Amino acid sequence: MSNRLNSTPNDLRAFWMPFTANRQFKKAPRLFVGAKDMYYTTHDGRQVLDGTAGLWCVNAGHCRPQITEAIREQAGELDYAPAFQLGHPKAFELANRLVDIAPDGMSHVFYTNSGSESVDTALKIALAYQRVKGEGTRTRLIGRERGYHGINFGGMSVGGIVGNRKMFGTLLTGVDHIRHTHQPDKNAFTKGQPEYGADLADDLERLVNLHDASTIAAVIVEPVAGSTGVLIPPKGYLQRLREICDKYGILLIFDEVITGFGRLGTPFATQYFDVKPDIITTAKGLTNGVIPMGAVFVTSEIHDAFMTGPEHLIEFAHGYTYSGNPIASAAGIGTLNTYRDEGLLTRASELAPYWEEQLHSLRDCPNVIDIRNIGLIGAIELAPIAGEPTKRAFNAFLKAYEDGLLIRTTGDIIALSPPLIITKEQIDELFGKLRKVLLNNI
Ligand code: PXG
Repeated sequence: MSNRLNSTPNDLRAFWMPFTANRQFKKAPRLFVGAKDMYYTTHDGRQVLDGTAGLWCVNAGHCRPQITEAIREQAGELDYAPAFQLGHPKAFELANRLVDIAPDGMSHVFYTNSGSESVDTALKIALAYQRVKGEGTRTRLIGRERGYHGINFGGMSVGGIVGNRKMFGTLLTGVDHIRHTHQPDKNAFTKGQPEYGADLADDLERLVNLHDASTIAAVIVEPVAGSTGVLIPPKGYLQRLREICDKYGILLIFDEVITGFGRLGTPFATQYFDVKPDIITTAKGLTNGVIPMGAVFVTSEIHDAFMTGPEHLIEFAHGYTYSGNPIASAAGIGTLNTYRDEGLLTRASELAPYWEEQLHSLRDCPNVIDIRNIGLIGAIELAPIAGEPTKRAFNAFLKAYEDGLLIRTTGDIIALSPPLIITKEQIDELFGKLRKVLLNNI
């Protein structure tokens, strides 16, 4: 007798779903069966406006022809090429195209398959770079409270979300965290960057005084923290962090997994804030979320430091079976073509003022305690239901889904990050639906 579950198409039991309330979901499943441009189609035949670009990744909207075609063609031409000691043309072409839109000085690209892998790759590059430079005592990694850098051991260790950390033992050793920048008492309902909090970057000096700069390899932060509920950097904060890193020879890593590829109205947040990190991590929008792929950008200073020793030896012992996978590379090129042809890497800057105005018009809705925005990102923080944290926002998510709108929630915060192709009429539709949800006694 087989132990297999009854495998009818609608049997939901075998799939242990990621970051999902599995039991709740399986009682009342929410399945998407199609998508086009700004809308998903649900299994029960409804259209749902995508207010979150999937999970912050479908920046060009859904099922875009250049991307779909690129994947189709590549799958029939060259499906896989070994990633180590061999190559294929599209991985090189994509790397050059990426460097072209990257901030000045970012000259080399290391491929991964996800944001989490990009983060762990960046941390490894930072540690190894300090060592090849002769600064091997710099082994400490600094993250930030409320930071999200994916769920692998490196990213989880520098991350600062307690719920993602507490179950998994001692994590990486030699990691510390600077304070987060969220100060709702001072900055609630700020449009764009908050006034107060640049001095929070000085917290890095506290850790230098505690550990000594000679033990610190790198600091990693999200320029705009996304998963923790959209925390926008106070004016001057990122500049100050850069200055302190320079003062002490510490590498600065910007985790641009959600801010990369046009989310703020510039190709990368680095350009938006005019602060140059040493390493940038990306994923998501790199392939429009369609095929898993990530990329870590580094300066030539970092890359060239590894290019020493006998030429037949591998310079950096790191990489994945799927680094630069042909179909992912083709998807990346198709994505960049779409961004270029439709001006999507800068479109958010045109829409941002309208987005901001419509978002903040929800201020009068019940239980709204803060609204934050930057580029095409918005967040609405709700007062928790007494004794039941996260439930009010989750209720809003369920109600919005029923009403044809996809939002994301984290804690009691609603996060919004629509595809960059959204029109003003669709922005009106989004906030019209959300207003109804918030007025609905959730
Ligand atoms: N860094 C940052 C800044 C991220 O936002 C990752 C790393 C990890 O990426 P992967 O590809 O390994 O998931 C992320 C991922 C949300 C949400 O709703 C955000 C992410 C993923 C899923 C949901 O806030 N960010």
